[in-house]
Amino acid sequence: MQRPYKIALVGNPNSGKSSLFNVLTGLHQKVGNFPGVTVDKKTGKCHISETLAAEIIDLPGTYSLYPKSEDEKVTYEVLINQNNEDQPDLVVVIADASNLKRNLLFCSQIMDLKIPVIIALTMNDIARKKGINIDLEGLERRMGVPVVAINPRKNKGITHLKKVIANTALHQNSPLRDSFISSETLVGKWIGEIKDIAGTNTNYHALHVACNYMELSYLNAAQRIQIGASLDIHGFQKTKIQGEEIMKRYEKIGGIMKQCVVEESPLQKLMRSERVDKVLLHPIWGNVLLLIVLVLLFQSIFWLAEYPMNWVEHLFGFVSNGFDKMLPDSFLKDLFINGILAGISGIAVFIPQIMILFGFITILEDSGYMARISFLTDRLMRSVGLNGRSVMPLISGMACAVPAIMAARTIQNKKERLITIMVTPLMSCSARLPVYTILIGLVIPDKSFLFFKLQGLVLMGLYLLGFVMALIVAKVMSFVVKIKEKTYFLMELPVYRSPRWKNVGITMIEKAKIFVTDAGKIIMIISLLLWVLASFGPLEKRKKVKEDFAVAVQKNPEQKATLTRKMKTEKLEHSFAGIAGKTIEPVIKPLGFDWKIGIALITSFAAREVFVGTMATLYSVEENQADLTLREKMKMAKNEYGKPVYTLATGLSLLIFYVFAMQCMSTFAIVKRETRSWKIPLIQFMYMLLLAYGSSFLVYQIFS
Ligand SMILES: Nc1nc2c(ncn2[C@@H]2O[C@H](COP(=O)(O)OP(=O)(O)OP(=O)(O)O)[C@@H](O)[C@H]2O)c(=O)[nH]1
Ligand SMILES: [Mg+2]
Repeated sequence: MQRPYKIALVGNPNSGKSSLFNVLTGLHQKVGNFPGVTVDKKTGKCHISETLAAEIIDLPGTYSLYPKSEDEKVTYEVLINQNNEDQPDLVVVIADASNLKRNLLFCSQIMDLKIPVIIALTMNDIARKKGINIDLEGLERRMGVPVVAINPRKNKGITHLKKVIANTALHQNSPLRDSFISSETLVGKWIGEIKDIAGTNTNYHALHVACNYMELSYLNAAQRIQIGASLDIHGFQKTKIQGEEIMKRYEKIGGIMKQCVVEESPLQKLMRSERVDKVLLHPIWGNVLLLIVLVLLFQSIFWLAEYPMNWVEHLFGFVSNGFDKMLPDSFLKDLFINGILAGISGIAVFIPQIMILFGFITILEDSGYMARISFLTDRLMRSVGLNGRSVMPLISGMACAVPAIMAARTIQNKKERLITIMVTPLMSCSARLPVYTILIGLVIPDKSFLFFKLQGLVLMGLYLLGFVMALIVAKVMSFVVKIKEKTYFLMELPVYRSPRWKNVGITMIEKAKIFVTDAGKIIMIISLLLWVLASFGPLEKRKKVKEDFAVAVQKNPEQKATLTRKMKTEKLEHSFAGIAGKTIEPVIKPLGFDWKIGIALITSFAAREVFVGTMATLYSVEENQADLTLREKMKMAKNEYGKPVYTLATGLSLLIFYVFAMQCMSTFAIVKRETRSWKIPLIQFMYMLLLAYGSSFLVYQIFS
């Protein structure tokens, strides 16, 4: 098969690469208004013209061809590694017109790799507002590559861009243009030696080999030794040369800018964003507003979701009641209603809340406020040994720890990145939300306090608790982790933009879908398995329960209903699942948990949201009252002394356990992948488990 024509989208962070990618491919790659949204490469297909079908590659944003963080390395690898399967035939540099100088620097480096380049200028609307006028034709002539103005947010200029791409592809083999700056004059003629040893196309590529030869995977050991020797002979100094290169480039770009870019009133009028930031980044008002935003978020999770949640709950109650009446009693009916349907309804109820949470986070990201949150919290973060960049993973950890841990790639400092990864799962993710909601509904009264719902406040308290603990653990770890590296926080604040509501809507729907399918799959499998384990067990014991029941009913026929329930509970106790729960009961008793909660703890080490499915399955195996909701069943649950199981102490203790414990296989897997070690995720798992156990113990002892 012929290799497809590959087009890579590269450029500075937050310049609109993923937006363009989405327009070209029709996919929904994540777009957000802060630097560092994309941290991994993603490919899609696009029909550029009638004859040209291309593969488009979206890449993480990069400031220069000297990568400093893990996400920048992904882009570097694609551009520099000659054996990389995604080596592009054409690079489209997406350059922010309102910030042209720095964008052109990176562009000029790629041009010197002699890969065909097209410059796509975005943010022209913002540049215009700032009073910046760019002479496109002049820029094109002086840079020596095509320049196209586009606005991927509004779908403008895309047809023209496609035409230019098609045209460039046609003339792929035309003679190479001159270098932007000459590597030979920069380094010396000897760079040709490196070019020959490594077999690179250009001297500039050879310079990169000289800088990074120990890390480039496509060089073999012999080549490395030769390169090392050659560099020694010529006294090659990496940082000095890099500094000189950047200066030379800026010198030339400065000249080009002078000729092609006119800035009205360089004394600059205050942009709207800057005026807004006077308030939003104010040392006092900024923090007050941040707090208000957070309170609003948690309150709305309860307020807005209440009605839709009730509808879903009743719908499922109605459906399973209907099936209960319709189907003849049998083993299969039991499996269907108490296994499958109970499992699905257990999670479907939480769709409204998940959607609200993700909608809110997307609005924060899209508007540009998220970047301000990192700015506002930088001081706090630094005081515990992290930096402002760590906030982004922590906040996206509220949605899910898996992408959040990947987002830590943007942190340059190794130690800070490691600690951020270590503490991110302490942030309460959306999978905990179902557990929190159910338990809060059970043990916290539905009252208002001042203007706020008490339940919403407790929910916020749990999120806050996770966050505070993340800070404490980070501080402790900053003493333990022995990596020394200088650290600084540099983050561009993007201009505010109104969120694109379509994007918000799509994200909400997509996330709900993912939640239902991904979580749904695990929950279904585990619920089914659990249903089997809860319905079967060692025969003798269960036979005895039945016999005892028959005798008791004969003695007191009027108490048949109570006796039936007792018999079912005893049967559950003697099922395989019951035996497992009973086995760990001594360990969890000091936390206020009974054997049924024990079963839920075991199953939810696969994923936390399984808790709800487990409870649904256990209580329906026992109760078999299809029209009751899970919450009602749990509320009615009694222990052996006839007291309610879910008291305030048990509820709080269980909540705390779920705040701290790392019950998620996907998180474990992603930490292993990102840190390339087993040790780190294992340490993480253990410290979180100990933290959970200790805190639950304390809470239960205090409240009971
Ligand atoms: N005003 C304006 N906004 C734009 C334009 N192009 C993109 N945006 C917005 O810019 C923001 C960043 O867009 P992304 O596509 O995520 O940028 P990216 O280059 O992929 O960013 P990283 O993945 O972080 O490197 C989003 O809020 C877009 O809606 C444009 O031409 N004009
Ligand atoms: Mg992106």
